[in-house]
Amino acid sequence: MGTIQFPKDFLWGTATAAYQIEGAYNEDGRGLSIWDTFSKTPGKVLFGHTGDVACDSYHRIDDDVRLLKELGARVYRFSIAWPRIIPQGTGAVNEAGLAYYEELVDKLLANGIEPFVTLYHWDLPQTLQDQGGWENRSTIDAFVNYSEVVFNRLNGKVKKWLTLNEPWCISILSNYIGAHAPGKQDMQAALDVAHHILVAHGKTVKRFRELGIEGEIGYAPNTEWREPYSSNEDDIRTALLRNASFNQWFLSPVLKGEYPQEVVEWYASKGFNVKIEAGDMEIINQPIDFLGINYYTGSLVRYAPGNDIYDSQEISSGYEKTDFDWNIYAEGFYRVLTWITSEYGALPIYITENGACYEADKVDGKVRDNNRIQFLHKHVLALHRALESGVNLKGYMVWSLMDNFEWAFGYSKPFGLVHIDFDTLERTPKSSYYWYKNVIASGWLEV
Ligand code: IFM
Repeated sequence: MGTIQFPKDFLWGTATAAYQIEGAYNEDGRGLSIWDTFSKTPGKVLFGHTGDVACDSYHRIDDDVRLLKELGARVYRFSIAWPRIIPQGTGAVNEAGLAYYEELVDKLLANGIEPFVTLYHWDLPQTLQDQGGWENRSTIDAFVNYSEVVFNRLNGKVKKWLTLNEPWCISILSNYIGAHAPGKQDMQAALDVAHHILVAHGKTVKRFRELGIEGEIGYAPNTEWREPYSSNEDDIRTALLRNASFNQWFLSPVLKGEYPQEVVEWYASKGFNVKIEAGDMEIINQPIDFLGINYYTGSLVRYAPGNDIYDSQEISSGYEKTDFDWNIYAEGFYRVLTWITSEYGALPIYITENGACYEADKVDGKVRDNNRIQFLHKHVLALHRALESGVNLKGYMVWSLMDNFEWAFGYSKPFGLVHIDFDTLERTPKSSYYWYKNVIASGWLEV
């Protein structure tokens, strides 16, 4: 047995998002978001769960910061709820919302934990959705203005900023597949949303620079990795198309100022088009300071005419799976990171999410989740291989600090290092929490 060693200044931490943990959905002037509406629409979320209470983190800053401190986390990624800051999406600013996040940031800093802030993790104010949401270009400026309010308030305290979390989910999953809020099933709407959020990202980065905000700004696309099922040309082309539509579609506009042409043509052949206005691509292509990368899974894929919009079929048999039924594919993590570096250069990368859903009950006061430890071990190893291969990796954030509201699956899919009893809201660190604590403290892993 040997060991692998990470750099001393590697930023180990965990990640969460506002709607998934905060609760207090109608307190201190918070407006409603599309997730309040969606979760209360019958049939949209498993068991009718909502984020009304969630982990009650809004009232438990001290508990959560203590958990982070005891873990040894160097960084905590959390998101800001737009409807707490500007309850109607535009217009009046809610001081109580700003004060809440400032208190969280102050307490993190007092405990030596760096705040890593996501401006948009899916909770669009409902009033904006009523006017068309991200399909309406006016939401772009509303987002930039909201971001400016947050920048100005937390400037000098927060030094790491992310504009958007997982643009594929905001657009395709929410507007074509319809599994997330607002729950549309319209591919053209999804492409419009994808383009508008990218413009919003670029304009926000531009505003960040104009305002002279301290620190660094990036953005966090989710990535997946598809391998062709066989060496058959159709399978190879299909795997490339799937990777390009998932990964390049959200990376190339930001890093190269262009959409992947093969995907543009593919969508056009299906009757869908990106509606680009003059200046959009230049705006999207603002230089960013780092990339946030989220990675969970991958699979083999083969050509299957008519099966889906990409004429593709995922082959998921033969993989070990998490309790979300997602394939465990750590090799894809290594592949995606080395591919990003060869395609876009050695931009600094933070892994802003990686983790696994496993159910584990509390028995004799302990939550034993060895399967999560195995998962994390494999992925941290892949990360180290990527580091050794020249990927400019700066940090790693486990999704998630604690079990939380897993969107359309409610509280049925736990990803936490910390178990939450959703009746009592008691927090119990799992075995994986202690495993990760050791990794952070030592910076090394047995292999
Ligand atoms: O819980 C989500 C998170 O909000 C975004 N990335 C994936 C996680 C697990 O599904």
